[in-house]
Amino acid sequence: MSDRTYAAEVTVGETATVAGWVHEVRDLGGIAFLILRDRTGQLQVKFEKDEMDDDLVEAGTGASRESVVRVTGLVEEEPRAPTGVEVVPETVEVIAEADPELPLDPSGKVDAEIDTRLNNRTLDLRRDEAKAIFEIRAEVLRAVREAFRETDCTEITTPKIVATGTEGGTELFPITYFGEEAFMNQSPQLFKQLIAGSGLERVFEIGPIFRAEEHNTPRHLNEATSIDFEGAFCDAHDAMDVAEAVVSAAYEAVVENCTDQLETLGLDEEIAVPDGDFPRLTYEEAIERVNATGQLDEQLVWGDDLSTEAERALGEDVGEFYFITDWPSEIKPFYIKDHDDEPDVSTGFDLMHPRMELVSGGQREHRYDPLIEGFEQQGLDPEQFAYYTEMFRYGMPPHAGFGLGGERLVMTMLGLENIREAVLFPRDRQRLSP
Ligand code: AMO
Repeated sequence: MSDRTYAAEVTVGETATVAGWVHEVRDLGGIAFLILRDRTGQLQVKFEKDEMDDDLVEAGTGASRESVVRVTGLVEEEPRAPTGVEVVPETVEVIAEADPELPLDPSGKVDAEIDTRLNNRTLDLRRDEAKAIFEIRAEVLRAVREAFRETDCTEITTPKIVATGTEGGTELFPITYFGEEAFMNQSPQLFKQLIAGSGLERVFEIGPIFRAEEHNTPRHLNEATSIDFEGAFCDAHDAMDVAEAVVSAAYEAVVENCTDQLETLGLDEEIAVPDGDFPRLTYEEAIERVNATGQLDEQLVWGDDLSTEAERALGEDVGEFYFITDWPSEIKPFYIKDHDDEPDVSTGFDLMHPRMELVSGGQREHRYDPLIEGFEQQGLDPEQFAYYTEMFRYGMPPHAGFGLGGERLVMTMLGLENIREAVLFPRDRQRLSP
């Protein structure tokens, strides 16, 4: 198939072989058009019935929508064609005929429910809008990788089959590992810390995390993509600087390199690159601001987590990306370090988009004894985590890091209503296949 030319790359006056899907056939009587679609766009193929061989006309105009065809013909200028050119076919080959009963309409003229779209993802991704989201997602991941490399990070991958959880015992998917109980990992947390304490010092990982939460919301997945950072000799503010740089780099790259995709999504004027200097509110300031909005039925007090309503009220009030720092120690995990002079206040932070939380992070407890105490305070048996805690006896530097939700980054950037739009094959409570 090496002689194939993309629809957007044909040259007037030359014979081209194009291959793709039958987007539409328009039969006007004496003349008919087949609109062929490939990853670069659409191309008109013209059939003048009186002047062409009947079999050729039949092959081109009789093909059902979404059939795969290969067409060879001369490319001519035609100002009335959607792209200003058309192909006058010499041969038409129907490579794979599509069932005329399509479960959804890839031309996008008929809307489909999200479930129908996800059940038929291959067809759904033939729509320009759905395809654009994943091209943008790929650009986000590329830009994120580059931004981490620019801050001297090494890319790592850590095990997804593990012996213990880190983010709270109720959210684990158990599996059987050679007869032993094991789990799908909720976060690379402990591994990335172990590596920050190794000779690699500054690391990042982009990989799946598994959360057995029984949530069924537009912003939760049971398998998500986590963009993780961990750096030795970093404190929480250093980690926040990295989070700011990574998120800003993703926006910058999409605005610069995805103009067509943004136009397809109607977002070319909408997306502003953040200035990379996000306000840092302490938790105390944040709850005061939420309470001052008057939008909550009950006032927040120290120790309360921020509900979805509280996040929304604060997001509207701040109106841009912002950090919430210095969370109460009691609502942050055991690995987050508390302030030395204020043990009730942690170094934990979240990065918020006005719509929702994107990042959690903090400085880590790197001292052996307080670490063990932290496990015990959270009702965890430190013995089970010996593979982790032992390494803190052999020279663990102060370190900090964060986890950034990849799908939430794409979802909020593109204003998607449902996080499932940002995953090819989402895993949620109802969805284990495809
Ligand atoms: P946390 O559990 O807050 O922190 O996760 C970090 C970020 O990952 C995203 N995220 C999710 N996205 C979709 N569906 C989910 N179920 C889901 N769960 C999490 C969010 C969230 O902000 N170990 C810490 C990170 C760290 O301290 O480095 C952690 O996992 O965007």
